[in-house]
Amino acid sequence: MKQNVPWWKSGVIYQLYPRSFLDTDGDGTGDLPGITAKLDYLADLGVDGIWLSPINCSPMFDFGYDISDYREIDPVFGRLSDFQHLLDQAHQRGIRVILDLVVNHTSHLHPWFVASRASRDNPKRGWYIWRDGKNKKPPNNWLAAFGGGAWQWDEPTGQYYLHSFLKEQPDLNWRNPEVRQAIAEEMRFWLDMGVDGFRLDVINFFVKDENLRANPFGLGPTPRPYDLQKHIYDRNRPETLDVVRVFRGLTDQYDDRMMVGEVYTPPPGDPKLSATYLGTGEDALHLSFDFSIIYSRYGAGPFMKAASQWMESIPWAGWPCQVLNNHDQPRSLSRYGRPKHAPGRAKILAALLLTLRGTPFIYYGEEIGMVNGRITRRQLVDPLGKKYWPLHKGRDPERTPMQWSNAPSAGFSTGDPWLPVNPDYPLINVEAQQQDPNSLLHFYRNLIALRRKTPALSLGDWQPAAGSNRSVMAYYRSLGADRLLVVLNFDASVAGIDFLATDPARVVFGTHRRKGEIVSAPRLKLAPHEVLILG
Ligand code: TEU
Repeated sequence: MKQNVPWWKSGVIYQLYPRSFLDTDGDGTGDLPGITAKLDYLADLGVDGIWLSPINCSPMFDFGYDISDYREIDPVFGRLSDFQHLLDQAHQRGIRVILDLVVNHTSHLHPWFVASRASRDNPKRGWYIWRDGKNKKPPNNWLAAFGGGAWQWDEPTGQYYLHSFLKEQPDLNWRNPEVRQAIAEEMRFWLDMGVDGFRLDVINFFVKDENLRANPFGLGPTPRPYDLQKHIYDRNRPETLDVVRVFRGLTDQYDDRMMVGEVYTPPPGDPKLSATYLGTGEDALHLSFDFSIIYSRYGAGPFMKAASQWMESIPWAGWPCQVLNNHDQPRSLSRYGRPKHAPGRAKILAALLLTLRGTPFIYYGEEIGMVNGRITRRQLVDPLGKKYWPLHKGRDPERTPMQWSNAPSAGFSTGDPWLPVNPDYPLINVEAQQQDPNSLLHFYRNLIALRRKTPALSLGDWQPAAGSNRSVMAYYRSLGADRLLVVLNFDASVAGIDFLATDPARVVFGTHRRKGEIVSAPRLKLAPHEVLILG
């Protein structure tokens, strides 16, 4: 059975932000040779794939999420030959490589947009969304995700163009078949090279309402300054699924490739919407992100609710993925605050991520318990933070350099890092944790290894256990005759859980008990932040 399971179902994927992973040329910015140099570290951690945030040519108004050439590597990261070497070295270690495909928009400096902007009758005019104003005002009321209106007036040709993010990120017109064709060719370029798939940036923004109808205003449950509008007509249009299906047809022409989509929704998240991009489970995205768990409050109850809703949304033939951290959200240990509880919470969160049903995504540094860096107004580089400081302090804090050792700049760079290294690096770093068998790093590594040899844990069904309560989240993972019970005490105090006579009783893995020990009491007492897996 095992041989038919695709790698992206059974495996673990690691997201890295290339600017912040390892700098090998001393310019203060991480690069591709830096990633290649750390492949052994990643292989040792046990990951099956890496997703690189964008590495294509970009003027970096949004740090690579504004691409000016889809086929070239930005010089700050290296050359195409560096990428080919990285791909080859990763594959030699059994690690797949996923690229970030940012095609809701391009950079305003992409030659397509430069042409589109040049005149109203340019053949590329219809590749972007241009409209006349209404009484000297923008064509409609749509707002950009990074603040202000979504329309930019362009004096030379006397029209507005649409940008869902920065004005330096004009939206492509996904209703135009030439655009679809052009992007398919860019995808083929990388697939032919051997890239294992793509993470599709803001997949739910691609197709816009044909008549550009106005959005209603209305605050969501957690109002943020930039989420004032209900994005009914500029996001989540059903037509986008047709685009995804075409992408699926394309990737299916190659062996073993995978697409994971970012379905961006503001808090509290929208698991049903995320799941729609999986189609039947076999004809659209392979995986899609749901951010409900990221947005959830900390605790057994809220996580059980978020996890259940996500699992229930997945189509029968589909597969979930799980994520607690990425380059846009405060790191989990910062979101869930309380530094004094951080070590316990870090293991609980790791166990949650790695034992829920679905492909886990680890964000670089998560495995050593990195927390947000403190970035002052003067040090800020993220455009989102510049716009909304201090309401939103931007995304720089979750993008600080990887903490490799207690050497200067945490061993990240011999130069001046592009973002300040978190001053906690002498305490929190890879080298220190490699030497400590009780470290978080070892915990991730051990649990990933356990997943690898326990198909019920990586592939099994998921079922909440009756004993779950306000402190303890417990669930079964089962495959055929194999049945595991995962028990997580989210509290910093002792908590109890009732067992059923039929529950598995032998300790397979845990933070407080010996492997092989038998747990038989009908009511079990769990230590603060105890992780326990019974089989
Ligand atoms: O993110 C989509 C997105 O809307 C978020 O950036 C969101 O606005 C922000 O996190 C609010 O907290 C994707 C990428 O992940 C992000 O890095 C890019 O900036 C954005 O698209 C534009 O490409």
